[in-house]
Amino acid sequence: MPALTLVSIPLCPYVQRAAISLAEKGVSFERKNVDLSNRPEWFKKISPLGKVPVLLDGEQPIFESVPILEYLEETQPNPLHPSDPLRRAQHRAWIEFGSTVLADLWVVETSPDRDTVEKKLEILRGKFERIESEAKGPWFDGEKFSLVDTVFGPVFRYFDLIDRLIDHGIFRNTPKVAAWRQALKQRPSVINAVSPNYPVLLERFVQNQKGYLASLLKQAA
Ligand SMILES: N[C@@H](CCC(=O)N[C@@H](CS)C(=O)NCC(=O)O)C(=O)O
Repeated sequence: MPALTLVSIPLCPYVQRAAISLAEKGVSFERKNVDLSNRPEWFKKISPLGKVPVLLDGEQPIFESVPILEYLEETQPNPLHPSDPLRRAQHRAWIEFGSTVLADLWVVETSPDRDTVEKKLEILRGKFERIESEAKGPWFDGEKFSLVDTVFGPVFRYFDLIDRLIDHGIFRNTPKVAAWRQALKQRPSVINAVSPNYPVLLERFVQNQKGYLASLLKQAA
């Protein structure tokens, strides 16, 4: 039985980071889904913020995705962080940048207000233009897949849905980012971080938010 358990929900991009890292490291783990609308007592005990992911190493919990990634770096084989301290610190900063992108995407998925969504898409355009000058290809930092890639695999997945509904053109002037997105889409660890019915689940989630994106889904149906 694997010693590591990743407490999850099916759609969470922060859970996916950890799942991608574990797969890249070749470490077997168990995935245990939890119902966040009705958190069981055992989950409340191990998750002080009530959030997933939580990684259980045996019975010891670690909450928050970034400490989980760092713990896996320190305890498991096949490092994904660079060995150079300066570069490693820079990767940590880009991971934080990726988290702000996820926060912007959350607004895009859920806001009822068209104007708010369009403003967020403009902010996202600026962020991807900024990262265009950093991304080396095929992965963020060149030939070696890194933790920054584990963060952006789940980020780009949202655009598979958004692209169908809005002609945002965010990647039109960012060829390196566009190629990076395609490379991540084909990486087995990224593909397998979610179940095959992820697109259906995401669409259902967006519909349930009853936001602007949900109204576009309805029109497209
Ligand atoms: N900063 C956290 C964010 C995790 C997070 O927001 N998880 C969401 C699911 S994707 C969650 O559990 N939300 C429940 C809630 O906010 O009540 C991390 O990096 O792990």
